[in-house]
Amino acid sequence: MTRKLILLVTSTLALALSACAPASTPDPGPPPVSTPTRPPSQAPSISPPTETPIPSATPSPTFTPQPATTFPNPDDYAWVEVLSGLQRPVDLQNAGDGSGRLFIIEKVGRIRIFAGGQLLATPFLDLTDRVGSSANEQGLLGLAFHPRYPENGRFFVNYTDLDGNTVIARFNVTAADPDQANPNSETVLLRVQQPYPNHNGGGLTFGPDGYLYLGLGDGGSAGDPFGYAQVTDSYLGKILRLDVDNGDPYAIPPDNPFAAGGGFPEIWAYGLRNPWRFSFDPLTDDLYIADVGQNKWEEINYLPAGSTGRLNFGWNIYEGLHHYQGEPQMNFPYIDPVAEYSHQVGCSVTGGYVYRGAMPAWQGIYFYADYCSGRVWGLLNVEGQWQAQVLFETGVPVTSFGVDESGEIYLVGDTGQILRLAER
Ligand SMILES: [Ca+2]
Repeated sequence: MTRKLILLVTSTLALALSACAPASTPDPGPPPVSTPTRPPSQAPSISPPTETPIPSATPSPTFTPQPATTFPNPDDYAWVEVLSGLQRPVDLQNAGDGSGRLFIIEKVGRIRIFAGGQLLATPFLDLTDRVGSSANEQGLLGLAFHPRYPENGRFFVNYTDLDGNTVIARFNVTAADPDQANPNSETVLLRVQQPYPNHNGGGLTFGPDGYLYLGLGDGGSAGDPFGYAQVTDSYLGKILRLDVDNGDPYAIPPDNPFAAGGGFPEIWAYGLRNPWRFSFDPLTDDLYIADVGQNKWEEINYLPAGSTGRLNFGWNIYEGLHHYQGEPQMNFPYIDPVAEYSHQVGCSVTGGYVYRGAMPAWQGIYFYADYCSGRVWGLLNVEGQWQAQVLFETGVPVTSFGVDESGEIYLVGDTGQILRLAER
């Protein structure tokens, strides 16, 4: 009885959390600096070389920050409020277009723009006519801008529709106004039936390979009653990987694990309960996936750059590092999390980002948080050993993290605020 109650409570909390979950797009990084192909309107100030330049032996200096080997003293830093009064924000993204704008999702179905210190009154996109958000984990849940957004104006969302089913769709910005997307430009890529209102996942992000990665939860209830996360003929409990630059409306990357059969070809990884935010490190291309736990354990998973798919993160056979139910397959490589925490210190994990902003002390540290306790952790790998440490007690129900175009990190609070990590 007690256990059942705990389950209900935690799954409710987890809903809130997971609604917010997986996330965001790894910042595709600054747009490449390209040599202009059109004739410059001004004459170049340097004369063209008369000889073919000899390439320098020294590669042009690329700033590679020294990764942190210890956690900075958190007392030297603070999460500073930059905005409040939002309605249940669950994600924060940038467009990678040099505009410096922050795009904030309100779960009810709006994308808001924060620019020049102001929240614009008119949403970038209002989908409240088609988004169902009555349950805690339902709503507009994720946003990813195309890596070539400045050229093609395309972006992708994950939302639950009025029937509670998941929709992955593409939209376009309007030609007339960079602060206005066209609500009539919707192209649906995928619809996924949801058996229960919770565990919808919701994050989507472009990988370093240019493919769109989507995180979907196990469909909900508790314990994955239908076992969706462990089967390969369901989209639930998965990370999917789509080529949105080919096909109509997408193509299957040829190296997806089931591209040639054996499962749904969109599947890239499975065995996830409710991946609430995942991100690629923009410097190393490593992938971090936070997976919300059932009753006891919240977990962070890590994949080094270049990992192939067909990866099984263990749910619902494992919760964190611990057996949950059922028989593990013999000799099967389940992927263990690199960090976990128990429900004695939280209830629902929110994955974040590896810090790549301007503060040297945080370089390479991955941030994650707990929705219920407001705790924020850092995760660091030093000489092959993972170290996780509680760094901040924010008191904020963290639904998501976000990064701006400079790599500075933000925290999104379900109570309507956005905070940025800053030196005191
Ligand atoms: Ca797992």
